[in-house]
Amino acid sequence: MKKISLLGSTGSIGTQALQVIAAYPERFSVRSLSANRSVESLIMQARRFRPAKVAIVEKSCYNKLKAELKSFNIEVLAGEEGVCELAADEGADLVLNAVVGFAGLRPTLAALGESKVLALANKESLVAGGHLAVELAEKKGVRILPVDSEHSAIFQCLQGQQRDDVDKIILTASGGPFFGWQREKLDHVTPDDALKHPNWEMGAKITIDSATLMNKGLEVMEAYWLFGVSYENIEVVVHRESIVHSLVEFRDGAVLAQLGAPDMHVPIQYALTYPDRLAGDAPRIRWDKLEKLHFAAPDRSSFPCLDLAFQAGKAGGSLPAVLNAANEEAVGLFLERKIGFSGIPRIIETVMNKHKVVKIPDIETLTALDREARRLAREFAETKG
Ligand code: MN3
Repeated sequence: MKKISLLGSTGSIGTQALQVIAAYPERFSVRSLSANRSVESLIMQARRFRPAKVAIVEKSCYNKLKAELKSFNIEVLAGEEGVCELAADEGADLVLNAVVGFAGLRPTLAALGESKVLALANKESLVAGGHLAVELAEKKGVRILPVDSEHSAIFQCLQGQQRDDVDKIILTASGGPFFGWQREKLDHVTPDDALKHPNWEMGAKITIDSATLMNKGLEVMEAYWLFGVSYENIEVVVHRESIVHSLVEFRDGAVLAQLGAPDMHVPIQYALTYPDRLAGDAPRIRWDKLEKLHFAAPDRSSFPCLDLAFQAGKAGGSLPAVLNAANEEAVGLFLERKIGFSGIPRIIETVMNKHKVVKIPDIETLTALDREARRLAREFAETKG
């Protein structure tokens, strides 16, 4: 029985992870659950899955959570400290970090620091603090198992392969809802337009990131840290159907890909069961009905976020964390309808240009830079109206 600490349990990945866990009661149990502020969902999940501990980041929700769970034998924690305590909890065999954004970094480090196997859905952990997380994982001798579908695909393709034989990683991108659109048209995009993703059902932040292609940019950096491949050897290709989840090209010219219907249950489950696979009812592709798969180059000029991410990744140090913070803030501003869609890359670029790179930032430095980048992003948005 694997005891799982699920951080960010009320989000899109969190709720799907609970479906996977519930499907195999003989394999998994829930050790703990955490949420940012969705206290009602957390209460329902806790009543159903009966974890030993729960945590809510938003401290004003603590009393309600505590009161609603008082007849259960569940320890209730609050704040980011509470989430980190769940990540480091000795009763957990595996930590699934599905927190959204930079807030996921501290729990990632807390889990690795206690030698927990980490199933990682929080790509921002690696974008902002990849050097810290990877170093810690190596020092403790624990694995970071990717939950992101592209990285799970690459990870699956690498099973039984020698790392030295890998020439190139090819990440597929759906292209988002605005594939084929030109810059002028993108100026008039609304949050409602951007929240309609063609293939995947996801949370708001990642759906906007998919529309700007920043999600792919963050995934490029995620791949860099997970697989140790240089940026020159990471390629992005648009694949509208989201059936080929990513590919690895080897030095002899052979290419391996992992395919399947777009469904997050499979990569979540593989991270939880690795190296085993369990029988499941994920949707199957009817290959005889499929006929065609399409591939195209990404439009780097209409979607400048992709190159901003490559630029930040290659520069390294603190720049990816700054890009990430500016992006999180810009996405928030766009969802609040305070800036237009094209304002997102503009703000990120401005904040990046103002930043003086710190080579090997520690967690305190990263936290301070994150805050500063957000402040700059807001300030720029206000002065630009
Ligand atoms: Mn992905």
